[in-house]
Amino acid sequence: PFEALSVDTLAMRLADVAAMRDKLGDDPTGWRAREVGDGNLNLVFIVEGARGTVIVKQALPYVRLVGDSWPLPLKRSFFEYHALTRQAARAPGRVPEIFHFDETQALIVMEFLSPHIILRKALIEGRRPPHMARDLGLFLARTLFRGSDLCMRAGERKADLALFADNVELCEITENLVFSDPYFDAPMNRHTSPQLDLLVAELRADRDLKVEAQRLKHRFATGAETLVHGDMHTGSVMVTDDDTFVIDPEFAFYGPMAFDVGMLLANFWMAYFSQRGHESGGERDAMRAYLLIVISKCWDTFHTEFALLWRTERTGMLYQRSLFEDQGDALGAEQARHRLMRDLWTDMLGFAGIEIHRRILGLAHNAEFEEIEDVDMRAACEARALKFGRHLAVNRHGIQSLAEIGVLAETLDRG
Ligand code: SR1
Ligand code: MG
Repeated sequence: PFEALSVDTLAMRLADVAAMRDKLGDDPTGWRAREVGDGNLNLVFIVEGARGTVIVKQALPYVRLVGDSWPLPLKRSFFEYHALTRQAARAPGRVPEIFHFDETQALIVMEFLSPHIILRKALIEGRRPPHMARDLGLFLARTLFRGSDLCMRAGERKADLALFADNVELCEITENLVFSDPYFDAPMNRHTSPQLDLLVAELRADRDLKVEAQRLKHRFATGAETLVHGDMHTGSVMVTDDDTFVIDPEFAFYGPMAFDVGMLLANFWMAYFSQRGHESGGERDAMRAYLLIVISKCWDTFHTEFALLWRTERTGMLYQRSLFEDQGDALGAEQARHRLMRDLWTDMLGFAGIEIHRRILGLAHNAEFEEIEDVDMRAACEARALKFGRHLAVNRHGIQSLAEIGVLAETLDRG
């Protein structure tokens, strides 16, 4: 039966796992474990041995952030494992290597990334990793395109759709926490109060916003286009100046292509709006400029790579070549791609707006806002982000470019 690991029991419990011995050395009494999980759900151990270091990640049968009053199935580890194997094939070199998976114990032994740090932490510290935006744009295009009917054989795609369809409880977390709870007085919500009370009341009375949030929830729940990461925020990315890894795909399921893209860009926009709370001279001006460039570069890279894959790897049952290129109608395929990218763009903006709201109004908040000590400053940063998020969600069909919303972000940020 399942039993949670501890720093004291880990070495003996995993002593017979060949991958552990292989990576750490043959003497488990010399293995040293530290628990470093700072996410909302799981245990994460760094285990060092004479030969090397690994990560052991174990799901708990409840939500760590809340406690055992909120049970959550262990099978999320199974979905994380299967998502990692697919992402590794579709975007090589961008996810940690898996050394061992134990379904009963809901644990994955994987590559220890060093000296990588969590991207959210890097951004709070004012670091500006130079390749991350491009790496993430490529990761998104490759995983989202290659997991879809644009590329996969229909039978294989449908088998994966069925496999991931059982990730019900984690989807339910997103359906409630992201798309609904922020827009009413849900029990687990919290926000910076009383400074934001008026704005929060306005948003919860905003009919257009609530309708858009529900339309986006409808897209999320029914738009089974591709295998999405499902929790693609800056806490799910690890970086150095030269390297980028995407971790933690336990929320993976077949959903809308734009969901991961929107969530990631939302977290960059939140990093942008949090900068006033982390001021230190001209450095933060450079950081703001960097973040707007990151957003553009990430989207542009995604867009360009997606177009390349469309032209070179479109072997699935959608937009078949036999209808277009094989008939000498390459322009028809391009027209179809433009239409698809237009839908993706408007979905992306909507998902981004809603993600911003839930990180300020819902249960799960972001450190870049939470760590602003001056509560009035924090509320001011959050208020700007909330207004920006509302604009994205409600006006997304009319928004033409990132430059246009970059100007809005700058205007709001200047107060
Ligand atoms: C109860 S889980 C809260 C959040 O943590 C995860 O990382 C997801 O973002 C989820 O919405
Ligand atoms: Mg996570």
